[in-house]
Amino acid sequence: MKTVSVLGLGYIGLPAAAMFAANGANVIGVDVNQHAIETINQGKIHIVDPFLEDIVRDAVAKGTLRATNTPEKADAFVIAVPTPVKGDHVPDTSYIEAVAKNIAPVLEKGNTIILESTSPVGTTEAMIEWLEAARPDLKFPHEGQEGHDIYVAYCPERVLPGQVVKELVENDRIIGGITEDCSEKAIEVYRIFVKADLIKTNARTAEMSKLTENAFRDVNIAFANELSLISDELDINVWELISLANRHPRVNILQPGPGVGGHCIAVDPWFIVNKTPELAKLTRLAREVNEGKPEWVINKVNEAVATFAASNNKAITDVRVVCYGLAFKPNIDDLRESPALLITEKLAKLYPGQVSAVEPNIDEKHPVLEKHGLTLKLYEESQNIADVMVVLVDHKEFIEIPLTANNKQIVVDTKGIW
Ligand code: SAJ
Repeated sequence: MKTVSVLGLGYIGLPAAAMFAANGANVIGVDVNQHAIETINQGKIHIVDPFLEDIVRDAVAKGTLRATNTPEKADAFVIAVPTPVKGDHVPDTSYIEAVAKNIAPVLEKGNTIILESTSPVGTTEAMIEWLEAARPDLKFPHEGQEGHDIYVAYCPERVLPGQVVKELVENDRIIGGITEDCSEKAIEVYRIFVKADLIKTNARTAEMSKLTENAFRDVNIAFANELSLISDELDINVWELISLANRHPRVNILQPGPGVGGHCIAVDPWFIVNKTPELAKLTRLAREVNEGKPEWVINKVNEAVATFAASNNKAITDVRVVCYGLAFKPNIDDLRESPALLITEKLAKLYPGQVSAVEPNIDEKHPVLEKHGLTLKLYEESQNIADVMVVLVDHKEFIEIPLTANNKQIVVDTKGIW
C-alpha cells in the first residue's frame, strides 16, 4: 500500500487526504492546528462539507487516515497549505517554505513531492531550492537535467467550494512535473482516486494555468459588474441584457453581484499582477472594478435609505435595513472574504441598530453577528421589519420564495433575483 502524506488539512488538503485514504492509500495528514488534528483523529471534520464527514469517519475507523503535527516518512508528499496575499497584494509563500523545511528530514530516495497550493510562477523551483538547502545529500530535479532522487511536480487544485468531493474525482488535472518522469510519478499518485484526465505540462505552465483560470473568471465577472453600473446609469435591466447577449453562440458573460469574494478569485489574479505588473494591466483593472463594487452598492443603499426617509416623513435613524445573504456565494456558510458581509458590516456602522441580516446557512450564535451588532432574522419574518431590502446573495431560499416589496419598501437587488 502506498503511503501518502498530505501537508495542510484545510478545505483542499483534508478532502484530498480523505479521497486517498478511501481509495487504498495509507494517509498521514499533517497540520499545525491541534484542534484540526484532534477532530480528524476522532473521525470528525473541522470544516463544513456535507459529503466529507462520512469519508473521513470511515477512513479513520479503518485506520487508513491519521492526523499528526510532525511529518513522517511517506512515498508521496502532497502540499496543500495556504498562500495568502500580504498587504499590498504580495503573495506569501512562507507556509510552503515552512513545509519544505519540515518534510526535508524525512525525505528518502524515490519520494514524490507535489505542490498543490495556488502559487506564483516559479514557486515550485523555489521550493526545490529550499529542499536542496536542507538536504544536500539528495539530488532534486531541475528542468532539462537527467537523474534525481526525488520527483517534484506542481499540480493545482481546481475544485469548487461546495462540491469538492465530486470535483476531486471528476475534474481533469494539470500535472506540472519539473521533468517528464516527475509528471509520471505525480500521475501515479493522482490515479489513486482521480477518474478524469491527467494532463502533463511543466511546473511553470501548471502554476500559471491555475492563476489564469481564476483571473479569467475575475475578468469576466468584472465585465458583468461594469455592465451593471452602465446599465443602472442608462436605465437598462442588466440581467435581461446579459441573458440576451448570451443568446449569441459565442458570448458567455457571467453575472454581476455585490463584488467578488472567496479566497481564490479575489486573490489569485494578484499573483499574476505582482509578478508582471507592467504587463498585467487588464488583470489588475478587473480586480479594481470588482473591489469597487461593494462601495457602489453601499451608495445605492444610502440613496434608498434617504429616499425612504424623505418619502415617509421619517428620520434616517428610523429607517430599517435588512440584508439578504452574508456568505461569499450562494448556498454555503462560508463568510470569508465575502462582499455581502463587508457591505452589511459597513451598513451596520453607518446605521447602528437599524440593520439586520437574513442568512439561512448560519445560526444566531455565529460570532460575526455579535461582532458587528447585527441581528439575524428569519426569512419569513424579515419582510415585516424591512424598509430597505438589500439582496446580496442569491441563496436558493430567496429564489424559491421571492419577496415582493410593498409600495413603500425599497429593494436594492444586487443579484437580480426579485
Ligand atoms: N461570482 C459572481 N458572478 C458570477 C460567478 C461568481 O459575482 O457569475 C462571485 C461569487 O459570488 C463569489 C466569487 O465570484 O463571490 C467567487 O465564486 P466562484 O463560484 O466563481 O468561485 P470560487 O472562489 O468558489 O472557486 C473558484 C473556482 N474557479 C473557477 O471557477 C475558475 C474553483 O474551480 C477553484 O478551484 C477555486 O476558485 C480555487 O480554489 O481556486
